[in-house]
Amino acid sequence: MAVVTMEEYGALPAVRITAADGAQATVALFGAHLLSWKTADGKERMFVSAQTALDGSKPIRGGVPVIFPQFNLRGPGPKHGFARESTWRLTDSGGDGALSFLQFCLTRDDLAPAVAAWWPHAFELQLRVILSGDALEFDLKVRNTGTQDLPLAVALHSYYDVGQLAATSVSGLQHARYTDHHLNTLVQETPALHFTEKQDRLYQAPPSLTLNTADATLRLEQQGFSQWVVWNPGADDAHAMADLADDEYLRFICIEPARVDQQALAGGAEWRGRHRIAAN
Ligand code: TA6
Repeated sequence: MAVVTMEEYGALPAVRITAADGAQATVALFGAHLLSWKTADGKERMFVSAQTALDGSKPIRGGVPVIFPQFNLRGPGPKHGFARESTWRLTDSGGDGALSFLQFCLTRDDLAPAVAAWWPHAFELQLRVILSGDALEFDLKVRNTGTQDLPLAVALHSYYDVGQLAATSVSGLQHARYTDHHLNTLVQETPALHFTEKQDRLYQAPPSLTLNTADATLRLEQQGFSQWVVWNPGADDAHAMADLADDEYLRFICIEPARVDQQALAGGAEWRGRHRIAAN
């Protein structure tokens, strides 16, 4: 049986689920933001900055921010949308021997008045965070509960604790087309991407890739999304970020299943994206 407990993470209410095998996930209601994922061996897989705000005044730097309905500045709203700065509801939880889950929901009625004032669309977001052995899964559904088109972009902006950036690489992207942070469109020639400088790449997705660190291998799979964003800020951008210590960029990379450009979701329609991260 899974055990579900409420706790404080900084000043944020959070939910922890512990599976029968000891694997754990902790999720803040603020953003339905995964803060920690530990496999049954007790190893923390996610990175959260020591400098992050944990009081709801700003997005959390680390973990897995849910990006909706806008990616970065690709739209008229706030950077990376409002879902990561909204307070979600825990709507279900449970599990059997093989699988344990937390389920969160956000609708237009949950939005802060200042957001609801400019966002006219009725919607329902449902996020399931699932522990399944040495894997963590996300099942994200977006339903347009209104009658007009809803502009939809979405991502899971996952920050992985890689220990040592210099020993980290991402494989599975050879021959994939990508856009870099200078907006050049290129094809990756090398079998693996290493992190010797800032990287902010948008790949047209192969459905799976592999994150290799000094002491772990994670297999990442996506369904329903269409792209991967791979990001590490490098030294200069990290220095400019108030919620990241100067040397913390050496400890994480982000790999994000994404759909970065807003596309219309018709009234009554549902979009679903799934993401599986398997440790071995
Ligand atoms: O996903 C990569 C990215 O879009 C980068 O361009 C960088 O801005 C990052 O997200 C973090 O954004 P944030 O708003 O959390 O500072």
